[in-house]
Amino acid sequence: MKKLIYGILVAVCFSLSGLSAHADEITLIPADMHTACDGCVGPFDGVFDTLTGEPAVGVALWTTYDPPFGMPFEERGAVEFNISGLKNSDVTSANLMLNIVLFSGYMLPNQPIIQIYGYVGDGTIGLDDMYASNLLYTSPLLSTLGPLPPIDVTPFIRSMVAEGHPFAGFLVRDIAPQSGVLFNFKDDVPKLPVIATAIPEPSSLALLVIGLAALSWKLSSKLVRTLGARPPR
Ligand SMILES: [Ca+2]
Repeated sequence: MKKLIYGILVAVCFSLSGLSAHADEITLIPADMHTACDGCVGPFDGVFDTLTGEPAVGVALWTTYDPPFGMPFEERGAVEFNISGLKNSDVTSANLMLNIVLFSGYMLPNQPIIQIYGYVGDGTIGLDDMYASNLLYTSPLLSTLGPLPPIDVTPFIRSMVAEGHPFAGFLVRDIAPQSGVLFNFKDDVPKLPVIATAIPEPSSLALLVIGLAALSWKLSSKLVRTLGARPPR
């Protein structure tokens, strides 16, 4: 009997040790990155016509509406991360790190205004991803400030994990006319550092409940027998 109780106690302690939560820090890198253009090979009409920019090179995103910079066009960039590893995790921190700086190749007159949108991805950037509407971030970009600071996207990633989406996407836009930024994913790929704590599997919880139930039943049985064994007064 003692051995049985001891064994159950060991099992319960083992279950509890598995439940002791600790936060893990991981840095996700992109599953896919691309840019797309409206007006490069088709009319500038708000419909994105073609994917541009190879993942291996830094690309310029810009918006021009007037000459002397030639025909007007707009580029947007997108990056998607595989977040399936965060399933069954409590995400406490997620920061999007993008290497975006002022594009200095031409004398574009206006200061860029960066917007970041979140969307449900599928692991591959497509033209459909250029219309994401869930605005997460807006900020002017000044050349003297260097690249964008890390952007806190914790609520967005938490909701994506809660909804069970395997891929989270971010769309990058420069909404200022006649301006440009360099979205560099060659030398410094986008990153998504995440701090998350694993939530115990239901099987672990079930094992704990069974262990506790068995222990209490055995103890109560022993108590009954002990009381029952007392000589009557
Ligand atoms: Ca078009």
